[in-house]
Amino acid sequence: MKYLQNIQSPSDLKKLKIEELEILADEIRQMIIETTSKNGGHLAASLGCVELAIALHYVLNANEDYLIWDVGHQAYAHKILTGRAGNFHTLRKFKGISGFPNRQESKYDIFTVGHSSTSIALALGLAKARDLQNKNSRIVAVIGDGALTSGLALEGLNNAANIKTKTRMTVILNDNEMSIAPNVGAISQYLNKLIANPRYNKYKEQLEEALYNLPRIGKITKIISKKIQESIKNLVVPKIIFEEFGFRYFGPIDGHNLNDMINLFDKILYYSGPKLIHIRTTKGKGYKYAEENPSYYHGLGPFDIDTGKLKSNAKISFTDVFGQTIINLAERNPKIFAITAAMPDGTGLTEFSQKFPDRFFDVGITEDFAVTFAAGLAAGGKKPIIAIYSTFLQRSIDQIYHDVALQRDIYPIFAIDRAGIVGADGPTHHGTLDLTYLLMIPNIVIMAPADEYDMVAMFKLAATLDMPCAIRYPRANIEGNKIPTLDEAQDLEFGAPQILNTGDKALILCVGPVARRAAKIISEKNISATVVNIRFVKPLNEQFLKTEIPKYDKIITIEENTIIGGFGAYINNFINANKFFGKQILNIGIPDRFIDAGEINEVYTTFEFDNDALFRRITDFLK
Ligand SMILES: Cc1ncc(C[n+]2csc(CCOP(=O)(O)OP(=O)(O)O)c2C)c(N)n1
Repeated sequence: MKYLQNIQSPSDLKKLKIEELEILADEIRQMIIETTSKNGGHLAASLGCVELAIALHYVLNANEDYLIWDVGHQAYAHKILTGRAGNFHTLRKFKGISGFPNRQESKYDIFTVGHSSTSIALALGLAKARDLQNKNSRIVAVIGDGALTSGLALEGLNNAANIKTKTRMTVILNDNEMSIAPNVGAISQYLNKLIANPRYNKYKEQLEEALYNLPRIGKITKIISKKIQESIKNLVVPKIIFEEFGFRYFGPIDGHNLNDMINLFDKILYYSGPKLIHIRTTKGKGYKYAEENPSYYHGLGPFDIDTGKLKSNAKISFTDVFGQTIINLAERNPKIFAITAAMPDGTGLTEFSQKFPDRFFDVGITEDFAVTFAAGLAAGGKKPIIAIYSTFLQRSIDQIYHDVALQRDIYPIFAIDRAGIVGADGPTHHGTLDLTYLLMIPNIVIMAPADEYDMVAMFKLAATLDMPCAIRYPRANIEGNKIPTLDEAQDLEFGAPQILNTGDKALILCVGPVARRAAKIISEKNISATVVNIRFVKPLNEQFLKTEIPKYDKIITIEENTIIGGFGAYINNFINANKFFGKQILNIGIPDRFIDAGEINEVYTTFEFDNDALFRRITDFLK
C-alpha cells in the first residue's frame, strides 16, 4: 500500500498527482475487497465510489467543507481516506468501525446515516445555517439514483431553489442504474434518457462560450441570450428536470475519471445556488464478480475473493420461509399481491416476482408510498402483502395509521422482516421499535412466530382475516431444515398462544423465537416456570391471560423490542387494568438506548439478552 500508508487525513491527498491518485484508488479497492471478504459488508456500492471519494476529498477542505453521503453504505473509501485505514479491518465488528458514516466515530462523518434519501435535506439545512453565519463552506450531498426515488429526496429537490432556501450547495447524483436491484420508475427511465443524450452539456458549453464572445451591450444581451439558450436547448435535448427545479445541471460525467471529476469539482463547487452533478459509475467497479452481479454483491457476508462465493453454508432463514409461503398462498389465492420497497432479494420476494410478475410491485425506496399504495390495492379488493424491514417501516407509521387502520375495512398484510437485532449493520438497522409503533395503532393484528411452523400458519391465517395484520420476524435462520408447506403448518386459532413448559414459580410470556430459547433454558436448568409463546401480541388473548395470570406471583415478559411501549408494557397495562394487584413483574427487552453493531450474540450480551444473561436474570428474579 505505497500511497495509502501515507494518507492520515484527506489533506495528505493533495500532495499526490493524478497518476498517483489512480494507484491509490487501486489500493483502496484492494482494502475494501479484502476487508469485506472477511467481515461482510456493502461491497458493490463502495467499490463504485472510490474515485468519487478521492476526487471530493482532493478538492474539498475537510476542515471547513461538508460532505454528506446518502445511506452511507457506499462510504468505505471515504472512511479509509479520513484516518480510518488503520482500523478498517474492524469494519462492522463489535466495537469496530461502523458500516455507515457515524458522527460519533469521526468528525469527517457529518451525519450518522443508514436510512436512505436524507442527504439533500441535510445539506440544505447545513447550507442555510452556514449562510446565516456568513461562512463560505462548500456543502456536497452524494446521492444514488436509487435513493433519489424516495419522496424525501424529491422534497429536498423541491425545496432547494425555494426563495427562502435558495443557497449554494451541490448534489452529486451517483447514477449506476442500480438500487439494490435494478432501479425502477420514471426517474430511472428519465436518467437513462439523459445519459443517452450527452450532447446537452457540450452544446451548452459551446453556446455559453459563443455568447461570452459576443460584444457586450449590458444586461439586455444577457437576458436575451439566456432566453435564446433556453429555447434552443429545449429543441435539441430532453428537458433537464433538475433545472426546472432550479438546479444548474452538469453531466453526465464519468465517475471513474479522476481528472475530469477533479477539474469539474474544482471549478464549480463555489458557484452560487444549487447545482447537480450527474456522474455515471459502475457498481462493483474493479471486482469482476461484483460488476457482473451488483445486486448479489450489494451487501453480503464473508466470501472467498477468488471464487466470489459466500463462506457460510446456506441455511434456511425466516425470510426464505416468508418467500416460499407467499408463493404457496398466491397459488391458491389470486388476490394475493406482493410489494417491496426496493428490496426484492432482501425480503425474499425475488422468486415471487418471477412467478407472478403481474402481482408483484417494486416501488423503489418509498416505504411510505408502498403502504398507501397497498391500501389502494386492498380497497380495490386485493390482498396485498407489504414486505419491509422493521427499521424501514418506521418511515410509514402515519400511513399505517391513517391510510390503513383508520379506514376500518381494508386488510393488507405487513411482513416485517429484520425485527429485533440485525447484527453488523448496527443501530440504523436494528428493528427495535416495531411492536411499539404498531401497538399504539388501533385495529391491527400483530403476530410474531417463534418458528417456521408458526410463521407459515400466521401468513395462512392473515390471508383469511378481515383485519390488517402485521407479522414480525427476525433476521435469523430457522432451526429445521425445510420450509413447511401450507398443509404441514397446522391452522392457527385466532389469538391462541402456545404453552412450551409448565411450572409454578413464574409465568414467562415471550414474543417470537426467544420463546424457544427461554423454554430451553427453563427445562435445561430445571426451573419450575410456565413458558408461553404468545404468538398474538395484539389483540391479547384476554381469556387466557385472565385464567393464567392469577395463578402466579411472578410474571416475566421477554421480547426483542424496546421495553418502552412494547409487549411487556402492554401486559403491565393489562395487569393493572384487570386489578391483578401484588404481582412482581420483570420486563426483559431492549433497553432505552442505541444498540451497537456486532455479531447478534455479541450484541445480545450488551443488554443481557444472551442465554447466560437470560438465565441469570430469570433466576435472580425468582429468588
Ligand atoms: C429507508 C431505506 N429503505 C431501504 C434501504 C435499503 N437500501 C440500502 S442501499 C439501497 C439502494 C440504494 O441505491 P442507490 O442510492 O442507487 O445506491 P447504490 O447502492 O446503487 O450505490 C437500499 C434500498 C435503506 N437504507 N433505507
